Amino acid sequence: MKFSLITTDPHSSARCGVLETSHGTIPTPVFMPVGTRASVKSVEPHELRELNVHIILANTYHLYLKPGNEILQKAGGVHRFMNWDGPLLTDSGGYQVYSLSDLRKISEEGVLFKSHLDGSKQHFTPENVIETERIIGSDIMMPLDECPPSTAEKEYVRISGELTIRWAERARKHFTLTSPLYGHEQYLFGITQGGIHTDLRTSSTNALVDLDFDGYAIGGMAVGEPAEEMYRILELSHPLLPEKKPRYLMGVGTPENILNAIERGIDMFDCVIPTREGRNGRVYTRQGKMNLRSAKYSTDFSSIDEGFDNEVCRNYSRAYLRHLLNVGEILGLKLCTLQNISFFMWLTATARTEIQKGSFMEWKQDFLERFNYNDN
Ligand code: PRF
Repeated sequence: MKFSLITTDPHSSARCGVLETSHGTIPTPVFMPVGTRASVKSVEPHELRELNVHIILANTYHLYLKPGNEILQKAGGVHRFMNWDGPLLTDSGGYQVYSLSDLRKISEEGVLFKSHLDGSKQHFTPENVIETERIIGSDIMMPLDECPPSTAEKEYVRISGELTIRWAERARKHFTLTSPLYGHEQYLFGITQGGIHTDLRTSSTNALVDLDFDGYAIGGMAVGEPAEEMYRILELSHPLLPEKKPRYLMGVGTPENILNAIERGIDMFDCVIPTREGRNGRVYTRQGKMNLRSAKYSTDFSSIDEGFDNEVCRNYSRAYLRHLLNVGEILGLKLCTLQNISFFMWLTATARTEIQKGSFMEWKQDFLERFNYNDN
């Protein structure tokens, strides 16, 4: 995979880079909106483009269950199926099996689980997940892993982390034994585990680096541990990971988590926050979050964020959005979603510019002071 670093911040571990895929070039640090089932909920691909979205994430777990591999392959992969011609990353299903499915039995071979949709018995192995991701045709594929809960005992995290390493080895091998189906390149990242345990995270990271993946994801974070523990694990991972490969912090996060992780060397993020909270009427602005369902906005005809350069802030008032949400118009959910995606794109784009200017740390502090001041 071609990843070039453009700037490294002299005042922190932040970096600015460019990741090249067959579907386009991705500037980093980057935020990836979540399109679990081959749709970023309520947003069309051309709108994603207009919002400067560079890459989206989809979930192997959901797509494998529905529409299933046969339809995905007949469609010619997810890019063609959904008419998104930009880069696509797929999570492996590991995390979703643990958070969504009912029964799950982990063995050396893989994980047996019951579909959350119809209760049918299903089986994921490191190999069949790679095969499904070949059928999906994602530009960046994640291998099957296990993400233990933050409450797991250290011994469990150790045994699970060792299994994740053996699965990663099998996924890496199967990746080289299979080929892309649609003529574009596909890359495979490794996922480190080990929770917040220094020794376990270190050995997991070292083992994955030895397997020589195209990039590295830090998994098992943001599962309920204090943010400070997550930052400590990022600092620990930083010198262990190859400098010239992309680093992805899975499932993170809030604007504050994202900026603190960028400061610690992370290049890629995904999170359901902008889309999920948008559908709940919570919108992100440079002055903090707002719950637009609140009656206090019913006669507030000002912009969501005056001067913020996007269609929602230019064209609609808080009162109008509050009205749409209040009467249940689907446009309300959509406009809140657009605002939030736009905000997360602005956040990472500004981080990139500030890193290049050498002023990332000052900007981060100013931004967070304003953002957190009026957190309602
Ligand atoms: N593993 C995978 N996907 C994930 C995670 C993980 O650990 C997380 C952790 N927050 C989010 N998504 N495969």
